[in-house]
Amino acid sequence: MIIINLLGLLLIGLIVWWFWLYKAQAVTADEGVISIKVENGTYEPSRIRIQAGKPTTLRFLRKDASPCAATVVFADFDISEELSLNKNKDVFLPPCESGEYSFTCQMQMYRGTLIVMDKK
Ligand SMILES: [Cu+2]
Repeated sequence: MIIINLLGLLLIGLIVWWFWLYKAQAVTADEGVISIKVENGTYEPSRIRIQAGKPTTLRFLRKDASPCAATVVFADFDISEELSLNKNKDVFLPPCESGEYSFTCQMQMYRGTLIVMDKK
C-alpha cells in the first residue's frame, strides 16, 4: 500500500516538474548566437534569454519535415523566415527592449519565447 502511494506521489511530482518547473529553464546567449533545433513539433530550446539593446542571431536548424516547421515567425519584429530541412538558417534580431516575445510557426502551433532582459 505504501509503495503504491509513494509511486503516486512520485508521479505527481514528475507531472508538476514537467509542466511547471521544466519551463523555467532558459538558455542565455553568450556569444550573441543561439542555436535552436526544430524537431518533433518543438523548438529546442524554447525559452531563450537575450540581452536588451543588443542584436542577436538565432541559428535555426530544422530537423522536422512537417510543413509546420518550414516557417518561423517573430510577429513582434515583423520577421518571417523560411527554414529548409537540415540546414542552418540564421535569423537576425534587431536590438530590442526588454520584455517577452514569442516566436511561432505560421499557425502558432510550435511556440517559443524570447525573454529580453535589461543588463544588470
Ligand atoms: Cu504550424
